[in-house]
Amino acid sequence: MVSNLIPNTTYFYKVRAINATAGSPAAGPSSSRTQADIIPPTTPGNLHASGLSQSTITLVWNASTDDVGVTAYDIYVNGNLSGTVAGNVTTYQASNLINGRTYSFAVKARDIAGNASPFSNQWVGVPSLIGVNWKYYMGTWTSLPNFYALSAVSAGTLSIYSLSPKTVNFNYGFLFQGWLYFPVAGSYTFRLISGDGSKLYIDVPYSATATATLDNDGVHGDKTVTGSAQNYAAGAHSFAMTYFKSSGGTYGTLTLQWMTPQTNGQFVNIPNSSFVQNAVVGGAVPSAPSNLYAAAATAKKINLTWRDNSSNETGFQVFRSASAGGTYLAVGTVRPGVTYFGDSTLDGSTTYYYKIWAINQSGSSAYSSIASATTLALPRAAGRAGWSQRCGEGADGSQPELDK
Ligand SMILES: [Ca+2]
Ligand SMILES: [Ca+2]
Repeated sequence: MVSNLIPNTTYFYKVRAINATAGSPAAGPSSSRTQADIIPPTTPGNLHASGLSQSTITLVWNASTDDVGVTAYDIYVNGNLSGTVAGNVTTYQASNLINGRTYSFAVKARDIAGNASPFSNQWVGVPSLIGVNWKYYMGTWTSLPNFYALSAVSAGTLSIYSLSPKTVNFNYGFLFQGWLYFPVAGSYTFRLISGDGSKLYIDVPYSATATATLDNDGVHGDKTVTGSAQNYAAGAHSFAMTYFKSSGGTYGTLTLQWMTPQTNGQFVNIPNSSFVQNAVVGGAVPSAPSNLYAAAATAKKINLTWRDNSSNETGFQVFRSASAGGTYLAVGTVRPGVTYFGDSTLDGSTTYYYKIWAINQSGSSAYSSIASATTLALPRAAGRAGWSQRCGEGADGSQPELDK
């Protein structure tokens, strides 16, 4: 058997017998035409994220199968085609995402004939960063250098800014960058305690010439600089902090404190948890659709209708099972406000069970109730012996007459 052929294409074969020393004259050629590929791949399964960063989400899913072969997967982000990977790849990194914003993902499989599977389940996520990125430098300074002009000795990510990656006790520096999460909107005041110099940047990208939110630069022992109260929105704010330790004095220290609407007028050390973004999905999920009704249309098709109970859905996803309590697989997704779906790749005289839910960027509603229908029996083979029919229309447009 020859596999991996292109559907609906004629292939020519020659066959000859061979043994260890010689081949016989070739017989043939003979040809045969592959059947048209009209069956779409199965639905990709269990779409979810395998990794998050500040601006990327890495997706993985279970492979689809196809009677001929899956040639590609199309990845949709917030309903728009975002990328395509080859049929033997089941992972995709969505990049250039905005930190803290909610994204919904879904995947379709395609075969070589262009038949597309139904959408996979929808997966919703928020790109987020856990902790603080640090870069460690060595050098002899009396004020903060331009770290962007220097080569870092080492770099990594920690749960909070920390001098612990240092390998010496004098003549070193750090650049910390990440996000600081403000728990509520309101007035915040920062306090920076360091020996030697340090600077803090909130909502200001670090550069040697940028105006720091707090400036505690210079050679000095433990020194405290307190800023003035400022209003901030709740949520993620970009964070950068620089630090250097000169050749003299005691071991280095660096502490960042804040007074927030929740600290009762006190300065407290900013905790590790403030540098961690929980991937909380904001917004309300849609209300569940109701009144799901299934009716057989033909031997191959069941029509579904339902009531749309939501105003914030981005679509309805339809699930089918061969038994009421069985495994329901996604068989299709329709646009918001649509309240019907035709499932048209069914077997005759077979009972199918359905449920649906409404989806949006925040997730999915509860399932509807389950509805079922039994497809009609396949029609018996047509034609009666002893009859023949002259085909074609008469010149006057009349219907053809049967032979008498
Ligand atoms: Ca196929
Ligand atoms: Ca609606």
